[in-house]
Amino acid sequence: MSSQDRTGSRGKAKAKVLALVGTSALLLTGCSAEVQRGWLPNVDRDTTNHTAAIQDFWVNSWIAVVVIGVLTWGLMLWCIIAYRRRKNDTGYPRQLSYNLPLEIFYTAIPLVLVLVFFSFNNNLVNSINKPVDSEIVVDVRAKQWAWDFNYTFDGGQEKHYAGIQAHLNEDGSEGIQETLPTLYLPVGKSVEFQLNSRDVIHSFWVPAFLQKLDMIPGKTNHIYLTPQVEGTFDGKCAELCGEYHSEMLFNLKVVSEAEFKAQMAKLEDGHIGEEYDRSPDTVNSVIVKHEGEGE
Ligand SMILES: [Cu+2]
Repeated sequence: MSSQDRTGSRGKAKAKVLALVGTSALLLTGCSAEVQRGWLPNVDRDTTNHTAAIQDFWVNSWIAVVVIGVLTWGLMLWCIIAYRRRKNDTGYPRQLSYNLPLEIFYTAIPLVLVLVFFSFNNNLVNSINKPVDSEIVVDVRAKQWAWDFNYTFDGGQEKHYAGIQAHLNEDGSEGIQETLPTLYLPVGKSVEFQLNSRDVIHSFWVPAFLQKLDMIPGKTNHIYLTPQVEGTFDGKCAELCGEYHSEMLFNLKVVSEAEFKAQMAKLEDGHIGEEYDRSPDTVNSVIVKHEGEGE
């Protein structure tokens, strides 16, 4: 190969690298807002008083693992290239075992990494789960396959909404979102969700809130948060709970305080609590009956 040819192919390689860098830069700037929030399904950084911190934790974790990944891949690539089999090599390379400093190094470093991740995670979870004396309490009762919402507000006033199963897609057509159970919350007010189940294990999930928690029969779990922007958000059950699990959806509407009061006025007084829960015997018999019907 002449020296001219070599310069020519080097020039082409350079152009390729430049094109690659250019395209990546364009892609990154094009979706920088998406990158910033780590592609999370969040409409707003301040959707609740917790979403910004959760987002930051997610994005910073990604940055840390990508840095570690690049280092690890780099070292692997270096070994593959620097210690590759040469043309004149014969037989096996020198066999090595037990390099104590190296083994301590690759045990200690991952251990430190895991502990650092754990402590950041633990601090965040503790700060989010700290009980708050909230202005609104919503006792959410999940049931196969709908939701009951019991509101306590204004220092003790109680209203309730009993959800009916929507059976959204029974005939294969698209569901109508307006017919789903709707949970109303006033913007800027602290809320305590008391999460209960009437029958089997369900899970309370509002993707835009970046929080999800199991609902277990006989146990109350708690979520404390303050919604900070008005809007309609999707809510769903996130624990496979039976035949119509995929249709166990609800709307969450964060509205002005006046609108919240107007919606509360439409509901019936009182609280529909554990007196309507189903005992394990009833739950089992219903499931058995269902299985029989299907055959
Ligand atoms: Cu469920």
